[in-house]
Amino acid sequence: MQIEVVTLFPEMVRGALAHGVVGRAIERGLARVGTEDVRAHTSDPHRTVDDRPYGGGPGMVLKPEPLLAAIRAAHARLPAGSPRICLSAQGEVFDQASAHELAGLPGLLLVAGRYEGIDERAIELGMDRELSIGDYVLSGGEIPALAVIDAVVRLLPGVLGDERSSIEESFAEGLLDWPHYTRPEVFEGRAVPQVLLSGNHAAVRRWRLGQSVARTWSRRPDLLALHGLAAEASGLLNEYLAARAGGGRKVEGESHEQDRSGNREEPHDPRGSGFQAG
Ligand code: 4HQ
Repeated sequence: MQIEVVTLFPEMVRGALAHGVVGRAIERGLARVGTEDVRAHTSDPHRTVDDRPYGGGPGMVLKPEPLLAAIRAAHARLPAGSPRICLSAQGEVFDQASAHELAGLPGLLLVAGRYEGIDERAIELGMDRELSIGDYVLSGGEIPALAVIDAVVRLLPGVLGDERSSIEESFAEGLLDWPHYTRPEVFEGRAVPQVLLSGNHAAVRRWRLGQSVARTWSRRPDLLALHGLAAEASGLLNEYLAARAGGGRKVEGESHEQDRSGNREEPHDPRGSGFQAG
């Protein structure tokens, strides 16, 4: 896949892409990321890229001429069918489903703005869609562009090895991750859950799925509503809820307190079977 980033800070983008999984994918030729410097498309002595907002008010606006010229130059390097995407808090929220969708395309043009915003006519003329990485305000589109690149590139064929086939394409897709442990077996008095030392692969798999489902129910019920649950996961959630209530409560229609602060409703002792329910 070929990706181009239109930015005022090409060094920031290139630097961030030199490390880790994405850096290796680029080295191996599985993805190519180019940058286009908006300032290179100015012609005045001051290389001006911003100007004051019509209507007044604080802050500056990214001028349409150099931005559109940069978009066109970068887009010309991309294969046909590569969308021009602006990173913007006004965009549709980028999620894992969007990452899978973008990973199926031949190329991507990502436009990272700065200042209070981009002249609306450059958005109308130069972008095919707008994506937001979440409901908070950043000072530039570079970090959102890097988040999109990271999430997309790790989905490209060959970028991840076994890690992916076992998680993303697995029974736990759409759920929060299960807890991970490595050596030592006891750390500051806290032991690794016994089931993970048992060598019983079916029991480990079941425990992990149960942990994922319980955490998702507790911390991010919106994800359960979005993805639904496969039969095994649904059964494990019912077991968790029954154990938690000390009764036979069922999932459907049940109200619960949303706990996004750390799922501390269970006692910590992670030993013993399944769900750590209190
Ligand atoms: N921006 N998701 C870029 C964001 C944002 C977000 C504010 C976009 C600043 C210049 N982008 N402008 N959230 O906060 O994508």
